[in-house]
Amino acid sequence: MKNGKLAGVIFGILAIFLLAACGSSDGNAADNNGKADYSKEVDYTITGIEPGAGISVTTEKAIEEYDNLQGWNVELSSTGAMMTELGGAIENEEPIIITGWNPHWMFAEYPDMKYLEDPKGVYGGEETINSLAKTGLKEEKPEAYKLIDQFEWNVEDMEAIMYEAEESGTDIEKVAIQWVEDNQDRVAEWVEGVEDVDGTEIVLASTPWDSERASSGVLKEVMEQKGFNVTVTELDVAIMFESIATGDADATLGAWLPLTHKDFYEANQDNIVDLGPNLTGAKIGLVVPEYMDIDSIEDLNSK
Ligand code: PBE
Repeated sequence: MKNGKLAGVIFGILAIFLLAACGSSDGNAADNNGKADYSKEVDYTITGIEPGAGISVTTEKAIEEYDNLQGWNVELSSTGAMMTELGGAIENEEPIIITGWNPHWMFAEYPDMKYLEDPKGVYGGEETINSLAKTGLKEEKPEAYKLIDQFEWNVEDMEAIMYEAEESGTDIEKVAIQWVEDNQDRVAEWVEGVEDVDGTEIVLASTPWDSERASSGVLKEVMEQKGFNVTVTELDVAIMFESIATGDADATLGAWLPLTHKDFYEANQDNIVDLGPNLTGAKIGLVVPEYMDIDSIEDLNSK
C-alpha cells in the first residue's frame, strides 16, 4: 500500500470515530446509531388514557421497572384524546407511543401498528375478560347467576360491535341490541336452562370503555328478553370492583385479568365470586405505528 493511500485509510477511520463521537456527545439529537431517536422526539412521553384505567396503572409500573424508561412519563387524559393524537401522528408519520389494547377498533382503523415486545412481562401475555358476581347472587337471583355464568363470546364478536358503532356513529348500545337479534344461535347457548323472570332487578357494573359498553349492552338486552330489569352503571375500575364486593352491584363483565386489573382484583377477591372468562385473547401493551423502526420497549432510551 502506498503511503498516500494508507494516510487516506487512516483519515477515513479517524473520520468515522470523530463522527461517532459527535453523534453521542450532542445529547442524542436526531441520530442514534443511524436510527431516529424516537424517545427524544416523543419527549419521553407515552400517550395514555384515563388515570383510573388498569393499563394506566400498569404503564406507571413499566416506567418503574424498565431502567431505559427512567425519566419517562405517561400522559393521562382520555381514550378519545389518545385516539385523536394517534390519528394526527399517523397522518403526519410522526412517532407516537400509545397504551393500546384488544379488543378495540384501533387496529381495524390503523392496521399498521404493532405491540412493542415487553421482555419483562409487565403487561402480561394473554389477558381474559372475566365476569364477577357479588357473593350470594347465586342464592338470591339464581336465574341471573346462571345466565351471566353462561355468557361467553370472543374478540371478533366484540370488535365487530365496537367498530360498527365507531364507523356509523351509532350508540354502541343500539348496535349491541342489533347484534343480539342477528346472533340468536349464540344467545340460545347463554339462556339455555334459564327460566324467565318477572322484572327481577339487576345492576351491572361496567367501566367507561367501548369494550364493556359492548358486552354490557349485549347482556342487558339478552337479560331483558328473559324478563330482567337491568341497569348498567359505568364506574371507575376501582369503584366497579368495590361495588361488587359491597353488593351494590350484582355483577360485572369487565374484569381484565390476570394483570390489567390485578391490584383491584386482589384488594376485593375475598368478597367477589369469579365466574371465569367471558372472553379470551385480550391484550394490553405499548403500541406504535409500523413506520417506527423499533420492536421492543427496551429499544427506547432513558431521558
Ligand atoms: N382498558 C379497556 C381498560 C379495561 C377495558 C384496557 C382500557 C383498563 O382498565 O385498562
